[in-house]
Amino acid sequence: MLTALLREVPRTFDQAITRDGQSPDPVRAKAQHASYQKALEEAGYRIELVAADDNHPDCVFIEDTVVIVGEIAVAARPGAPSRLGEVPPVVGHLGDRLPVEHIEEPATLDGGDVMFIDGKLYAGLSDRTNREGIDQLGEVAGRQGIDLITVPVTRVLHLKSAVLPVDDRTVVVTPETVDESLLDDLRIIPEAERERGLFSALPLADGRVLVTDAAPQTASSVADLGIDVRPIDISEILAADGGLTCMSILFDI
Ligand code: CIR
Repeated sequence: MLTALLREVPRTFDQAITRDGQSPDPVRAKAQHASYQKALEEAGYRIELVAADDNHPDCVFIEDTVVIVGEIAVAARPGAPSRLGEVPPVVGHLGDRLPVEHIEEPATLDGGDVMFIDGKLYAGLSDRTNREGIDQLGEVAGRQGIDLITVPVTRVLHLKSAVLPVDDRTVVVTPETVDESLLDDLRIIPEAERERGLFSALPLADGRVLVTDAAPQTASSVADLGIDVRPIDISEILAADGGLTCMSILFDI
């Protein structure tokens, strides 16, 4: 069954880690999270929720804690030490349905650095994900016959801050953040310069693509490809350096 696992917004969300000192508003974030949940429900996902933890201001970014690779749930090891405690409750929620493997110290891996598209896994080498993390992820993928491609990431938090799939062979890329030749034969749409960092996307099972309403020019380049985009306001999530992929783990079991 198509499922979206989400984690509620904590009351302490104003203390989430930010790269530029913004202070996201927890009340508005909760409302935006509710709209996001509704959009997923409308697209046919059954919603499961993990309760918020006020001791972990970033816990709504559930994508960073567990990555499903083929048939295996990989418990990540977030590169921000304050986020390590977010992992066990999410593993606890999934662990009775999938075999779980753990990324082990000194490896770090944030789920926001992992992108699956066109049959391949791409892993961002970033401030949060190190080579050991990518090696351990690659081992789990390789055992299941899935190739992994390492993509060094600069100027942004995660690979999926800068490279966003909008269909099964097209990505929107923030210019000068990754070596685009590593993206093989994916079709690349550049994020509009004046919308830098504001575009995010999440392809849904009903064929539509959720996009941020903060990047209309980039969204219109995506729509020009014949893709059905559905804009949504997640300003407070963007203020905390998050995007549309980071608030859910989608699976079908
Ligand atoms: C952090 O810095 O860890 C959070 N404030 C944002 C994490 C966003 N995660 C994601 O896009 N996968």
